[in-house]
Amino acid sequence: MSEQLRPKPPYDRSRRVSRRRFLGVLGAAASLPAASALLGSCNALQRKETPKLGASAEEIIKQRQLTPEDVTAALMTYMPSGKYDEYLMFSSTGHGGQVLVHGLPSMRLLKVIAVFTPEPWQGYGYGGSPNRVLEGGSFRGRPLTWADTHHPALSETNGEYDGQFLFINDKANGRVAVIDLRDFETKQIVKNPLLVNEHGGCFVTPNTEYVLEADQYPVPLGGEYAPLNQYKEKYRGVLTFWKFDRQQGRIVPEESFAIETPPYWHDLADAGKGPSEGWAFWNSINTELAVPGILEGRPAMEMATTQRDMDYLHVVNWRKAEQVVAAGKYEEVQGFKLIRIETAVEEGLLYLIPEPKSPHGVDVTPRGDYIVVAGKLDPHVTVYSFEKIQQAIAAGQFDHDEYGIPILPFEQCLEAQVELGLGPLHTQFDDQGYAYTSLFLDSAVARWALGKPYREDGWKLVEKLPVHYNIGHLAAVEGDTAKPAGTFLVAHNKWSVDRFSLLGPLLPQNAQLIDIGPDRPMRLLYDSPIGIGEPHYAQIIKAERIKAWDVYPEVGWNPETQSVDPNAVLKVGEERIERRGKTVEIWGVLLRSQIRPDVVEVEEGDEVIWHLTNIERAKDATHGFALGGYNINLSLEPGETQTLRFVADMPGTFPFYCTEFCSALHLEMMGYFLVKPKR
Ligand code: K7E
Ligand code: CUA
Repeated sequence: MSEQLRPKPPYDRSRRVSRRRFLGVLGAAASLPAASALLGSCNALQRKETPKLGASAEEIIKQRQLTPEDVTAALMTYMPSGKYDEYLMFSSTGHGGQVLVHGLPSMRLLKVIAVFTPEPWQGYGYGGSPNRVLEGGSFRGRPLTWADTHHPALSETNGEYDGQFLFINDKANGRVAVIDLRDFETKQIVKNPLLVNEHGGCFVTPNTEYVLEADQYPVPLGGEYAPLNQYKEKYRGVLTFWKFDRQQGRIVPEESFAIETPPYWHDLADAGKGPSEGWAFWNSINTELAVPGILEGRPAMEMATTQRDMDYLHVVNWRKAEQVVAAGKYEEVQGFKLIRIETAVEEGLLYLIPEPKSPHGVDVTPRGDYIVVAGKLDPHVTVYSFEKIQQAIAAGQFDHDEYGIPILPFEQCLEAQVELGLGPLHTQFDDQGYAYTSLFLDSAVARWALGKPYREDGWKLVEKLPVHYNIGHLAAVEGDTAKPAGTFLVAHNKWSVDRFSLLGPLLPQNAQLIDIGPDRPMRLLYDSPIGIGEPHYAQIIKAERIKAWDVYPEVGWNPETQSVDPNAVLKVGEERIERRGKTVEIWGVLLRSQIRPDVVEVEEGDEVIWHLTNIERAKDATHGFALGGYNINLSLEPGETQTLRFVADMPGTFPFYCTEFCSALHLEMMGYFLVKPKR
């Protein structure tokens, strides 16, 4: 990246400079209400904020010097006690490895869903069935305890979120996780056997037939060793289509397939819908095929990968690829079905279109008619017409890349280019025919008008709103679906710099809530610090679409199988202990405020199988089961059954107890696990 393209933050000097710079930016591009809201928040940094106790609303406004815009923002985001948010936002946490759920417009953090990283409060990775989920994501048999999550994808029906499942990718290790939104628990992690590192996932097809995932930094297929001077011949990209079985709520690796590509780096993806349903689109960077090697005298990758003016949008006919696989025209590589480059070319299911320099986001418009690409080193978004792409394919006048893949003529596929500003990354849509693109280098959100059939005044920039700072992804309510809702947008800013109380040099990210209601300029409503990892993408769904359970459907429910567990104990008094040789099996129950049985004595070296059922039917009556020293901690939600299996290889006296403060006599909810030493 050249010096001029590095972010020039307005915050790198004194606050006075930054305010002057804000004024400049605001004068040029932003609306007046937004301007005064921003000035309000700048002033706020220097004021005493705690109002006098007992002050009236007018007195508070006066004392805190709130502007009318501040007050409107406060009223729009305030959620009275007991009232629910209208929308739910699912965001990744980057290398935190989990998923966050925020309520909108309050921006309250409602849940952290444990996905790739063990999480004791949810009993995730501390002895129960989630251990098997985590083991499913092992890397060549080695357990992994973290991930770099980027793109959550809600399941869709007819291109709209259906509220049933959530998928999320792991960039670091090439994995995909499945979360069931009935209980908001992770049910499956699959490891892509063809790649090590990925990025272009998760994106779903309009009826969730497939979950898309592609490499970022290519490796030889399967990640075997090959020196970097064999990059062109041995290293490969992989576009993966994970088959999803909605009935089972699981990805089916045996029915999934991938398409081999040259070792271009694949970036984001999107699935076609409407007229483009059956197609998928992936950006790429490093079509230069550069490899690192600073010590060998090669240029740094940031230079080497930005030599060419154009990279390639990958256009994939996945319906056809599905037929090609059904016809047996694939190879098994690492036990995974792979369509080779030659087959993909022969069958006409893979095309390239030049796209401006080092693109990042690719986003299909709500009707599925256009594909919007944002090139981080190009101040424009580039809009392709799906119809024109089809005409260009039919016309058959292709160049080819050095691997023989047809390249469609750029001009023939182009619908429009709209100049927005510096560092465009990602695009979302609303219900008024506007698109919203994040501008990383400008630290702004650009609102721009789509052309026909969305708007008459199309393909032009409407306004920009400054955000704080260095925005990555943005998410509008259902803003990547066939029916965006408009209303709100959240800017996921990578840097928060001066927005929050300083708590050491590791700063939170800043999620900023923006009102994108119709017929008025965008306005900033709320700053929400994200102190758990780094959100990349997020999706926002209407809360009413989610039909989550408040307690498990029946007592003895096994969340792994989503059915009653044969080892559940359904009634108090039916708990028991059985010994068979060196195996001790316990069938226990938890209720307020007992763990039954409350004494379990075994011999050192015994295998322990311990079934635990929370027989409660009351909402929120969760019990924990902690066994100190043995690294065991379960969370048993009302109705849930879990099974522990471990070897009692450490003699001693171990109290076990409930970790949720569930009743007045919660502290009495305990027992002893006694391991008698071998003589
Ligand atoms: Cu952070 Cu989508 Cu991985 Cu852009 S990506 S910011
Ligand atoms: Cu159950 Cu505390």
